[in-house]
Amino acid sequence: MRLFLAATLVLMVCGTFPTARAERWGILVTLDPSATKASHTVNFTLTLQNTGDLEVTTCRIDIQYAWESSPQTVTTESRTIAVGKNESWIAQEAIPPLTPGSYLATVTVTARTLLDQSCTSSDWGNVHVDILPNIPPTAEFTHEPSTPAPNTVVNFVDASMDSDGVVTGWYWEFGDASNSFDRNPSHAFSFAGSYTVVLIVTDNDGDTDRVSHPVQVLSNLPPNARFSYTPMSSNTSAVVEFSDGSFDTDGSVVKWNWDFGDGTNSSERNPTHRYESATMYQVVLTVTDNDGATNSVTQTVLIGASPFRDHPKSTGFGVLEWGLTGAVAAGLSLVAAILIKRRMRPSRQWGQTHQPQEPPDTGRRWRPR
Ligand SMILES: [Ca+2]
Ligand SMILES: [Ca+2]
Repeated sequence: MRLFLAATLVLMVCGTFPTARAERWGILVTLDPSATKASHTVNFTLTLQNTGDLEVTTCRIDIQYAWESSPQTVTTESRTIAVGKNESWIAQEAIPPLTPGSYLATVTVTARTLLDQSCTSSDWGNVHVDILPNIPPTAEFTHEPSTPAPNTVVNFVDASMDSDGVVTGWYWEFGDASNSFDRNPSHAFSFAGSYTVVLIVTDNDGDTDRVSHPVQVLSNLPPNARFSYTPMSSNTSAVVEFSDGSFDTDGSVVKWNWDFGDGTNSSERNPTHRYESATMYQVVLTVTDNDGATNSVTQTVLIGASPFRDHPKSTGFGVLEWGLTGAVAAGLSLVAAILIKRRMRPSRQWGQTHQPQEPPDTGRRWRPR
């Protein structure tokens, strides 16, 4: 009797319960997503439902996923489960490499009894799945500099896209018998000439696309790095103004990098800088021309102590400063002494005889006696 009941199962398709054909248990199958691409993974949600008075018991469940395809593809898995109560679980399955179209997947569940005969039975459910065609990727790239010089590093930047997935593979041919599998490779061409660079990309569904661009490698004269600065004699309280004087005889300078020699730098063309310590600094200017060639120049900048910032507190004056200060003070004292002496002396000048002072004008002429 039990075997007879188990043989009459319930068919439940896509979440529906058709006419009951067993009183024991049935399987409900749903699929997520219901539209996907071949070889992608989908989630089957399987619900084992107690449709009768089945006591809970432990059973061995064998699940078979049969895809309506030619030839038919079948995958299987097994698990131990407590049959007799409503039990759901999610099983991840990879879609077979089917051509795009609508397919029916039949999921058959067979329970083998482990403890008694209560769960020896089987049921199945069907789900539809739409296999979508893959949209191939679109290969594209840029490179910098646009017209590099021989032996100049060219940076290639991938700009490929995949509208329904991701690009997972890159293959570059640089046209000079070298290649790369990097996404954004760098490459230097040894000689001037025109090279056809090819990029082949692969998306996560295995489709590919190809693009090629010519790269003109031109002989290039490197730029000439030059600079001046003012003031030539500076100190730690002053700002040093640097002036770029670089040039490129067959192009233009497009990038500047200043190394001020104190651990700081700038990318401005004419930067200013104030140094914190009085010492010598090696200032390096590196310029890049529009073809990526570079050139550098180094100058030594001498920074003195600031009269306002660097001396000080107690030991500020050096021997020279104290000496100058003493000399100035001595000179001032000498001048002051002379002036005082002159003030105390009679008003008579050297070589003059003493003349009595004229009395006030009384209207009479004064005559010496
Ligand atoms: Ca794709
Ligand atoms: Ca140049």
